[in-house]
Amino acid sequence: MSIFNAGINPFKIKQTKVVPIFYTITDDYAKYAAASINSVMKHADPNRHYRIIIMYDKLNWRNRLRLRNMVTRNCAIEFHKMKYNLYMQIIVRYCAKRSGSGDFFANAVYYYRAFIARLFLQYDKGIYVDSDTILMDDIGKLYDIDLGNNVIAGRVDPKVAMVKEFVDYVEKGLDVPHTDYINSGVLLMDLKKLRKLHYITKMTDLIKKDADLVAPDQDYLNVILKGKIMHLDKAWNLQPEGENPKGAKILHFNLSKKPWYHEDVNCGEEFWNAAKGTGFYGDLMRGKERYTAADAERDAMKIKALIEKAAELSKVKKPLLKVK
Ligand SMILES: [Mn+2]
Repeated sequence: MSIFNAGINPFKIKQTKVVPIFYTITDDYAKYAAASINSVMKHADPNRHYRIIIMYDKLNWRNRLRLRNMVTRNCAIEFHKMKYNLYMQIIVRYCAKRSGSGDFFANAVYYYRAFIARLFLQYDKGIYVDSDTILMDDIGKLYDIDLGNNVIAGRVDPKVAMVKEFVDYVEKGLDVPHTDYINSGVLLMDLKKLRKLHYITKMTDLIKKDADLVAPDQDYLNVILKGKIMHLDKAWNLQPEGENPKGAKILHFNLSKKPWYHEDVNCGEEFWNAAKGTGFYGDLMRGKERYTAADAERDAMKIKALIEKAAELSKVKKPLLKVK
């Protein structure tokens, strides 16, 4: 159905640039991304156009169909299957090695955001959001923020400041002041500048060095773009575990109890409200019912292991990564 036969006069829509919003998912993440996408749509400005681009490697037809069905008049949904090129090969190899050591982030999907500038030449600016987010305001307002001379914008990671081991790790291990280290879950990107910098080449060159890291994709981003990052207001990446959610524009359930598994999660209701009306609500309910105490134990252990790893890696004499 085009906007012509939907009874909408396209010439009356104020013509502003399309807002491209990127998600990177697997089948496991489709249901959480659906809630986030629904929340983008709920807060979309009727006078703007949005394009939601879902980057994936494996996504079954049922999940693709359910996501595609969410399309609205001014929010298009597109899919992009990742191709196995040289860059991907380097990342997949690195991940395969890391997964043996039980790494939290040993999945190539975490690195797809680094490809956005290179793959989507039609855009000069774009937004990346994690699937574990819920929009509370129009994402177009994030897109409008002027990056000035910076390459990207992100929020200084609040989880780092909360844990001494993480502070030591980013400062000693990465040589980045913890007050500058950003979380990569919500990013506003100048894609033109990222292309000019050859970001993906720089990242994969570093990956080839095979350094053991706490949060690889995020660590590479902070190290490579050091000094070129604008800090976003905390409202754009508010992490309700341990933070007052008042005034939040994006809620991010980062490194915390996930609302789709746990009852007692700050702002969990916002997640379930956004999940309602997606084709994934039943799946999410069943996932919650099936989540056991043993699963919760395992998830808590993963975060504990990450902190232990940070403590271990901050003992280094020289920073772990060196950018040419
Ligand atoms: Mn996240």
